[in-house]
Amino acid sequence: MGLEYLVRDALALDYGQRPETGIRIKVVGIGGGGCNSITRLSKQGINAELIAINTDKTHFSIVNAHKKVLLGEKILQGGGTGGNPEIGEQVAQLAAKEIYNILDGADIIFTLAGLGGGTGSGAGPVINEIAKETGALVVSMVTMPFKAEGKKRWNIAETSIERFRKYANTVIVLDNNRLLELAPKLPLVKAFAIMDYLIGDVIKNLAETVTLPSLMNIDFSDLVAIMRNGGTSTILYGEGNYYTPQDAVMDTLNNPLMDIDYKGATGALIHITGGSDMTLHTVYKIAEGITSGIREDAEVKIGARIDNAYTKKLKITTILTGVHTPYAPRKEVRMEPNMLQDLISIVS
Ligand SMILES: Nc1nc2c(ncn2[C@@H]2O[C@H](COP(=O)(O)OP(=O)(O)OP(=O)(O)O)[C@@H](O)[C@H]2O)c(=O)[nH]1
Ligand SMILES: [Mg+2]
Repeated sequence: MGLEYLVRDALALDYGQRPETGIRIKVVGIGGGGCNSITRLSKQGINAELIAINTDKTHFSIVNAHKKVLLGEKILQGGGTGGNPEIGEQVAQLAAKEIYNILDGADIIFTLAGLGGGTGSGAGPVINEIAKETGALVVSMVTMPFKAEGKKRWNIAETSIERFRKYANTVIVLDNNRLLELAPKLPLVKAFAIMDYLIGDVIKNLAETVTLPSLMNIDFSDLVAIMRNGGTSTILYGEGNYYTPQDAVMDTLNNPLMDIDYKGATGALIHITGGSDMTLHTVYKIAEGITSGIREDAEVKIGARIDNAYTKKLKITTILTGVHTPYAPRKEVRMEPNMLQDLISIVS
């Protein structure tokens, strides 16, 4: 007989009424870039409190957030740090108590900043320290500046990453330059919007797989297990067609948003979005394909969500934790031919 009745009865149950889990998420954008990410995130619709922190008062007029905190108003008169991270650091320290009160009470705090200027790079690490004091899991998502923005900004960014790492559980580094390599025809002005959309999408996917019923949920404890000691991390992004998932897997493995050798990653959080025809079998095969490219003992968690905008399509975002220091000598990210064959046979 098989499982005919079991399958029929189980699928007839309406899981739509499952209560939300009550995980509280706060997302904090720091500096001009970070606050722009928050504004874009507010348009994506996410169940989290959005907080914008900046030294630049004028910029706030175009920022959409639940709370806005202007740092160093007495010293800077709302005029920004002029690209000086030391000033960013000092004005954040002066507002430590206010920031603590705003951040307190979350289970997860995401901090977002575009590195290379004074506010995000200088105030960001102080805000991470405060976030950590509240007892929340702290995950930072930061972007490296475009090479065209100059060496000075790049150096500020590199120094700042180390400081971000000190108190964050995981620092996800995304390199704007990789984005341009992956989509060379992208006009520079659109690149920020795409990066911000990706940042927002990753947070939204995580928030929804943790807080809302999904095809495959990630528990908060799973998230903590991967992110607690995530160190430096990055995101692989891929998309494709439901009928050839191996192509989507290849696309994902070839699209790291930081210049890394991902094979040594210690953890992976794989999130798959597909249409209502997506089966658990496909989800597992995709996850197998992706993890075959990393260490065997890596901790892996899988989340999957149905979104009817993805009928017959697939979108894969993978957070890889514990990858090697970002800007060590460049290693080629390319699959060996035999690995490619293995992958195709695993996922097809
Ligand atoms: N993701 C994203 N990054 C941006 C955006 N605008 C600028 N950036 C990046 O963020 C870096 C830092 O710039 P800002 O965020 O403007 O600088 P800031 O932190 O406000 O610092 P100061 O203005 O110097 O006090 C830039 O070098 C860009 O690479 C944006 O809209 N989105
Ligand atoms: Mg600014």
